[in-house]
Amino acid sequence: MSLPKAELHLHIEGTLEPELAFELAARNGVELPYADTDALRKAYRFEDLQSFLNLYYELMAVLRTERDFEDLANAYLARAAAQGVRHAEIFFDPQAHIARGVEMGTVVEGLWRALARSEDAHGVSTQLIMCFLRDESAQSALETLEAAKPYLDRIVGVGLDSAEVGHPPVKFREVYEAAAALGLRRVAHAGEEGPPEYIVEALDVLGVERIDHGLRCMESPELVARLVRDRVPLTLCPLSNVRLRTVDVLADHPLPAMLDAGLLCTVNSDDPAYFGGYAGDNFDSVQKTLGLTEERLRELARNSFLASFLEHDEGRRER
Ligand code: ES4
Ligand code: ZN
Repeated sequence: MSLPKAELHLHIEGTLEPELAFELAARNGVELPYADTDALRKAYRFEDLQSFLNLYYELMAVLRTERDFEDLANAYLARAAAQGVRHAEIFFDPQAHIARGVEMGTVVEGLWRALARSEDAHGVSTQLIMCFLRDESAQSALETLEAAKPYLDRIVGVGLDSAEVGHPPVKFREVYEAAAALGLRRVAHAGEEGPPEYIVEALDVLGVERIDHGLRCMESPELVARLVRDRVPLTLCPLSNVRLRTVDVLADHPLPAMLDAGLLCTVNSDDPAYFGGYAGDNFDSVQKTLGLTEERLRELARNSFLASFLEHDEGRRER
């Protein structure tokens, strides 16, 4: 699917394909506990979010140098461009790297080497969103924001990801207040595995502009009405939901009902190397399996620019 679109929910570490993982492992002398790429791919059977996160964090061991992060981002941008992505707002998880002795500067500068030439090389404009790991402490998030201060000209906003249940948004009130004071945009994962109350809290306590996933809003008609009224964008990831068993099968995905309800939905890839497809593949899958009309698909593509952090004029030009 090459409909021009913006990708708003994409973890750069989740774009690490098995082939690149082995290449980087060899380059860095890191031993992976898998014989080859086939053996690794066979491990991509997930029960839930946590079982995926375990592998996601394990494979990051191969990312060590600026060049590794540059190669990772370049590979993603080339694939995204081939699927019609014109703008990408890219999450990264600095705490997962700092914990392994890889500094914030290595991560940001490495990614930046690829992002700085992305418009010329791939025709994709980019922005970086730094995520806090919600299963780490609030103090650790504050320290991460502090460590990012020399790089804030390269970071458009902050997000919240990793294991959701038991780690409500309110835990990160202080760091989101600090981020807002620094002029950073705010988003958060909420309502992926966690309850609708986490979505409400992300809006009311963290002041987020978009909800990442937000699927479980459908359990609360009152919340749906609020999200519709306030035009709060939801960054849905249909193939991710199937692989992480948030929905049983793609045919059961609530996307059509969400669009019918008037929610501002976007379709994104989350961790495409792990979940079976990039942005265009997600569009293709929902078109085929959910029978979305051409008009609905165009609405989704238009929403992706509307919900982006691009200046509005730019968004309009993209449409
Ligand atoms: C993630 Cl699918 C998903 N959910 C929460 N945190 C994440 N980090 C990377 N992928
Ligand atoms: Zn995500």
